[in-house]
Amino acid sequence: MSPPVPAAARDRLRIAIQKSGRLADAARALLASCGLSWRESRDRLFCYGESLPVDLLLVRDDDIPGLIADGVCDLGVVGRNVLLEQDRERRAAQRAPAFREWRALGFGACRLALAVPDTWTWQDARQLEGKRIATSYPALLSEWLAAQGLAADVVQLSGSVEIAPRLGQADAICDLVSSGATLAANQLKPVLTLLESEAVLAGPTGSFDDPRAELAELLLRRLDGALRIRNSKLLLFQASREAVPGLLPLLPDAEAPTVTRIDGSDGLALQALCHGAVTWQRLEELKRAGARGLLVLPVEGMLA
Ligand code: PRT
Ligand code: ZN
Repeated sequence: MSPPVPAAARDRLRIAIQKSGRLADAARALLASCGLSWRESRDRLFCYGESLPVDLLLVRDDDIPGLIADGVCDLGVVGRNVLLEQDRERRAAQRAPAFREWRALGFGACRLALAVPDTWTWQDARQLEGKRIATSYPALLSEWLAAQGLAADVVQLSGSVEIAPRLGQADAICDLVSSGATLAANQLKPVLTLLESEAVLAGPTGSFDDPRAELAELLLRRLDGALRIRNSKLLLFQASREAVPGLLPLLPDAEAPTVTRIDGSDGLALQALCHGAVTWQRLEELKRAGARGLLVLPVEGMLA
C-alpha cells in the first residue's frame, strides 16, 4: 500500500522535482548524494522520505513555482528560466513575489536566447523593432524588450518555437539553447542572450517558522558540501622542502594543503583538496616540479 500523503504536515519537508525530463535524474541524484532516500510509492508521484523526513513530489517542471507559492511544496528543483518567467508573470499581474532561488545547482545549463534567420545580417537589437518574436517565455521577453525600449509583437507558443519563422508565424524567436544544434537545424542563429540558466533549488521568499526550518538548514548544509566537492579530488604526494613553493601554484584551485614532515627524512608529505580539474597534464607538471608518489583520491563528502 502507498504511504498516505500528509495534508499539512509541518514537521516534514516536501521537495518537488521534475517527474521526467531533462532535470529529473540529476535532481534526484543530487538529493540522494545529500543522504536522502525514499520509499517509492506505486503511483510514483509521492515518495516518502525514509532517512530523513524529507518527501519528494514528482511533477511537471512548470508546476513547481506554483506549488511552492501555494505551500503545497516547501522547496523545488527547477530551471531558473521557469522560476523567473513565473516570477515576472506574477509581477505583471501585481501579485506579491512567492518564491525565489535558494541555490544554483550546477546542472541543466542552457541560455534563453534571441535567434534570427541565418539570412539576417545582424547588427543590433534595434532590428527587432516592430517584428514578431515567438517564445514560450513571454514575460521574460517582454521585460527585456521594455528595458531596451523596443516595441515588438510577442507571439506566445507553448512548444516548437524554432519552426515559427519558417511557418510565417514570427520573424525571430526567443528560446532555450544549449548546444545550438536545434537552431542550426532550423536555419536560425543566436544573436543575444537574455538569461543564463541552470537548475536551481527554489524555495519561498521567507524562511520556515516550524521544524521545517531545521530540516531545510540541514539540507542546505549538505547540499553546499555536495556542490563544493562535485568535481573535487584529494591529492596526496611527497616533495622536498625546496620544491614546495614551486608546487603550490600548480595545485588546481586547492584549499590550503596540509603539510607533514616525513619521519626520518627531510621530505614532506602534502595533502591538498583540489576543486579544479586534476588532469593528467597537471599531474605531469607537478611531477616535473618535484612531486613524488602522486595519489589522486575521489572525495565522497565534505562538511565544512
Ligand atoms: O514534462 P515537463 O513539463 O516537466 O518538462 P519540459 O518538457 O517542459 O522540460 P524539459 O525536461 O525539456 O526541460 C527542463 C529544463 O531543462 C528547462 O526548463 C531548462 O531549465 C533545462 N534545459 C537545459 C533545457 C535545455 N537545456 C534545452 N536544450 N530545456 C530545453 N531545451 C530545449 C530547447 O527548448 C530547444 O528546443 O532543447 C532545444 C535546444 O537544444 P540544443 O542543444 O539543440 O540547443
Ligand atoms: Zn515543462
